[in-house]
Amino acid sequence: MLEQIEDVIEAKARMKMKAAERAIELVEPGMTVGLGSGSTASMWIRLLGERVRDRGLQITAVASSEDTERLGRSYGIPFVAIGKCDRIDLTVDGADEIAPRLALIKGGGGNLLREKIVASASKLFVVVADSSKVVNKLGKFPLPVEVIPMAASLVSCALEELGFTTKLRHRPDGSIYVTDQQNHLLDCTGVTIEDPYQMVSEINAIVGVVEHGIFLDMVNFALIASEDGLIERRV
Ligand code: A5P
Repeated sequence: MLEQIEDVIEAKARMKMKAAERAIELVEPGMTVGLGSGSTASMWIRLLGERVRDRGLQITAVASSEDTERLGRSYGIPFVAIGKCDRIDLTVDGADEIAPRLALIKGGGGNLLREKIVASASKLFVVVADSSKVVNKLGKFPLPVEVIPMAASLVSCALEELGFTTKLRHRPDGSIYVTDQQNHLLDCTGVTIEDPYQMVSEINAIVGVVEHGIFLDMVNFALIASEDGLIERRV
């Protein structure tokens, strides 16, 4: 049983690397590059870091999370703060679910707000993922909603009125999870999202919500790797 689980994890890692390797070909010298968060984006960042460190590739990076910035800096990648950035040429990031029309759920790792800021400002936003992320409808993966801490309980009630079961995210040590922006996260389950546009407008109407993990009309293309190969999916 343990061996089977290890095999699945290894197979997924191989697929993620395949997508990351293809996405690294998109980087050109002089670009300002948005670095996503999560395990697949991290593989791509390591490949990018090797090119910066060992081959003198000249780029400037913008980080979608503090973890990502730490990883990038460990390779000597130069960063510009989001607040000082005036253009992003390319962003590569992972996803938790990829539905038709390249609608996404993101934020499983807790970084959805910054990820969305970076993605929405990018001229080219590319998603890298293994094929297990592809779904027909969003909603099986818990949808993270970032909330102002003092509003968490009221926002939770409002989300439950939409049909969700909500759970305040905690860290493994039992403390409440605090985002890079000092907010809290509600992980929302129990709703198959039939119409993501409608859901987005309903969630956005709840005061106290800072951002949610549904990404619509942002992705230029997705590089999705399976054991059989790699496909480039466009809307
Ligand atoms: C981070 O908060 C997320 O949006 C990640 O991009 C997403 O969870 C995908 O992560 P993996 O590449 O680790 O599956």
